[in-house]
Amino acid sequence: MKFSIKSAAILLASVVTLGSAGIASAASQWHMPTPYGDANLPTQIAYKFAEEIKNNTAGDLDIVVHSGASLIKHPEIPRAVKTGQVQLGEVFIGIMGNTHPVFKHDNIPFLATTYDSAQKLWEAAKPELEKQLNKEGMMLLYSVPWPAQSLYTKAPVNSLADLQGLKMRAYSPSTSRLADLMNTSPTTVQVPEIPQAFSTGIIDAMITSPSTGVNGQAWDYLTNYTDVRAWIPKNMVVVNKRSFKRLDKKTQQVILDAAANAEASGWAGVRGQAAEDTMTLAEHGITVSEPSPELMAELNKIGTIMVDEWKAEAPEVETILSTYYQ
Ligand code: PCA
Repeated sequence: MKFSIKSAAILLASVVTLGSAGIASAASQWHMPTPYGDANLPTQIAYKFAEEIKNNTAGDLDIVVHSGASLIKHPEIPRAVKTGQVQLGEVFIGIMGNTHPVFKHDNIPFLATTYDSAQKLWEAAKPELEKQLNKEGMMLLYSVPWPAQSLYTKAPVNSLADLQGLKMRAYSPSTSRLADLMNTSPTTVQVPEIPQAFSTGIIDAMITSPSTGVNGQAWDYLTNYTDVRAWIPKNMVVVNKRSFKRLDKKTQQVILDAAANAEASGWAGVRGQAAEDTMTLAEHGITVSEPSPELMAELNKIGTIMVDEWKAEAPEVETILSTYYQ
C-alpha cells in the first residue's frame, strides 16, 4: 500500500485525535478525500454535507474535505476508506468496475440516458452495490449524478468511421471496453491531466459531461461537442463501517440525514448544471450538435453488446436489470 507523507501525517493526526476523543469525548476530526475540484457540483455538495454535520453535532464531528485528489489519488480512495486510513471518501462509481460487476451499472452506454431513468437505475442497483460495499467494510452514504456523457472531438463526427483509430480517453473499465468497441484506442487519463493529454496528443477524443469540459476549458484544445448523452454516471460517498459504528446513535443519524439531503440536492441540481455548462461550451466557440441518426444507431448497437456482456458477468446484474425494467 502506498501512503504519501502528507496522508501518513494526517493518519497520525487522526489517531491522536481519536485517542484523546476516547478519554475526554472531545470533538473528532474526520478526513474526506474527494477526486474532483471545487468547481464541480459533487465537491460543492461534499462541503455542504460536512458543514451540515458540523452544525448539527455542535462541532463534535468535523469533517475536513480534501478536494481534487489532494490527499489521496482517486484510484486509491476506495482502499483508503476500506482500510480506515481515512474515515470516509468520495469516488466515481464506475472506477470500481473491476471490484465487482455491480459497480459497472454506472457506465453502461444507453441503458439509462435521462435523469429520471438514471435515478431508477440507481434505485435498482443500490441494494446490490450496498451488499458489495459491506463485504469491503464500507457503507454507502450518498451519491451525486454527473450530467449525461457526450462526445468531444477535434472534428465533426457523423458516424463511427470518423473516430476510427483515434485515442479515446477512458476513465473506467467500462469506458475502456466502449473505446475498443468504437474501434478507438482507450487511454486512461484523470480529469486534471485532460488539457495536457489533448495538447500533447495522448488523447484525441473523450466522452464526459459538459461540466468536465467546462472545467478543463475544452475550447482550448478541441472544437466539437456531439450531444450523444450516452449514460449518466455518479460519484458516491462511502464511510468506513467501523468508524461509523463507533459513533453514538445521534451522531450517526445526523450523518444519515445530511447524506439524504446531499443526495436530493445532487439530483435536483444536475439538470440545471448540464444546461448551463453546455451553453458555456457553445459560448466559447465549441460547435455543439445533436448526433446524426447513423451515429446513434451505431452507438446503440454497442450499448446492446455491452449490456449483454455485463449480464453474463454476475447473477447480481440480472437482479439489477429486472428491477430496473419493472
Ligand atoms: N466527469 C468525470 C466523471 C464523469 C464526468 O462527467 C470524468 O470525466 O472523469
